[in-house]
Amino acid sequence: MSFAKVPEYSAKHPKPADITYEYGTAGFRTIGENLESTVFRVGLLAALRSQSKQGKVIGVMITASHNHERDNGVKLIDPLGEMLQQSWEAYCSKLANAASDADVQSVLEEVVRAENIDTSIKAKVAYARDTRPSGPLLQGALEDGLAALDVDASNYGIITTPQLHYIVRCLNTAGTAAAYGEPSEGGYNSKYGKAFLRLVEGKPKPTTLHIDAANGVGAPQVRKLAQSIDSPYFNIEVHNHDTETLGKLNINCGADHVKSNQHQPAGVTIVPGGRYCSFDGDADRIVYYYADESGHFHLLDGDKISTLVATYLRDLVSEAGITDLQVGVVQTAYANGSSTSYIKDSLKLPTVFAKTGVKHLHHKAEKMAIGVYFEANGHGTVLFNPSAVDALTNADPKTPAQADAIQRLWALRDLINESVGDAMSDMLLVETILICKQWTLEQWDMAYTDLPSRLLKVIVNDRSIFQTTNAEQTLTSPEGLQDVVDAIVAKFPKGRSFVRPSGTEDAVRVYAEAATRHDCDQLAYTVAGAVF
Ligand code: NG1
Ligand code: ZN
Repeated sequence: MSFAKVPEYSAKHPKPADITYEYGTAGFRTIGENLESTVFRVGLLAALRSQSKQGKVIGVMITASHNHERDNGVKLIDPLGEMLQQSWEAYCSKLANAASDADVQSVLEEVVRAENIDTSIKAKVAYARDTRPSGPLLQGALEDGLAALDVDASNYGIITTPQLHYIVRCLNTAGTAAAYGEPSEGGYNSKYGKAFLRLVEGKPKPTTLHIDAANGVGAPQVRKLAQSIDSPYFNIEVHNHDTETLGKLNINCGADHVKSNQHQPAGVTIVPGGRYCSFDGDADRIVYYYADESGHFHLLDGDKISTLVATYLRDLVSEAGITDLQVGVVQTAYANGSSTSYIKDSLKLPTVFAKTGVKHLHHKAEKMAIGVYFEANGHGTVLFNPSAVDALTNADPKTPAQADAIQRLWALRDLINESVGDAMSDMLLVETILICKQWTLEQWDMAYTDLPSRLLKVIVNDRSIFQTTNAEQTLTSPEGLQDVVDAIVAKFPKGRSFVRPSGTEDAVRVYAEAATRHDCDQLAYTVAGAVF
């Protein structure tokens, strides 16, 4: 491969002079039209990443998830469907900020040298996008980047972010002992649908699940999943499914809106006894909710999903008679304090904190046998690590009940998208557990009561002065500010609050929780006042 065509292609996608790009928690993310040069360059870097992995397929997803429709974003997916290795993020930012077309070429050459890349290897890239209006423009820019380096490229169309992660993993494991499934939309639906039916068939059938698809790509995709499952066990009604009309994506709906505002989305009328969930704009997050008898709204967020799943897995491992297989939970500082206490004190499971962003949780979950990880916002999954697979393979059931529990654990592993948090796979997992336990959402919610919490966004002049340690719960800069926060928190029973710079928006986030709603709000606003 040569870089000869790079300057010519690069000239078609000039970098806006006044913008500095940063590959953050969720890749690059900003106003869609401002991303053309960046997406073109991500195509170039995807090629090098593939070569650095001996020609394995690298994924490129164009999406801005729960963010505004005018925004867009792009991120790279590593061979097993995981987020891009962190050490490459700096290359992404450097390439995105290269000032001239010639500089683009020199950064590529620098990466080749630093990573000792064999550029004679044929690079392979799989790409997809969500439903955003800037998607086609950015897809064109990406295709130019891939063409400039003669990449063997496959377009997977308009699919959810986790579907592309799944496809990348399937492509790279095909024909090996770790084969993950058919690398297609149909393969995805069939793998997860079959695992779901294996787990629920014979149990009583559930009532309708109402899905708020945020007017995003999850709407058509979950319908296709339902068609593929084709069973009363997955009886859904999709709301907020308008992906055609401009200005609807994520507006007053979707998982992020429901979690942040703690009320039902527009476009869905919730009635007591009904079952509801919301996806975000690219269907990698999910939250559930319901109205109690008096019509009050109750949210079942990522923490509730994580505790439900961890409990179920723990019990199944115990029923299987496997003594040396530990289930652990990874959370972030945004996890509600009640959920953390519940995991430690009632479930008696180990729990650790990771920094915000699923890649951090994923890495910590890899260190557990079965690692359940969720952000409070509903983004997460479960990892069955090699020691868990060994324990299941070597399990020696003494009774039919033990044998059945082992089979169920295998089926659960097939039901879960281990490559990344996935709204559709997580939904099937929650549905499975609720069907097996014969639980309503209200019964699921009874495990523990959330402490009132509040998340505020504070716009500051320069968020880079806010630096943290201790899984982002303690400020190390600006000097003295953490002492101020500590002094405020000490005044509130069960108070907890922390301040961190957002990785995806130009803002600082303030989180607070306390024993009462009034205290919690006062705590949040007092800390925000100290930050401002
Ligand atoms: P930032 O903007 O860094 O807080 C947000 C979410 C993360 C994660 C990323 C990626 C909160 C408080 N933060 O990160 O959990 O999902 O976006 O989408 O929800
Ligand atoms: Zn998302």
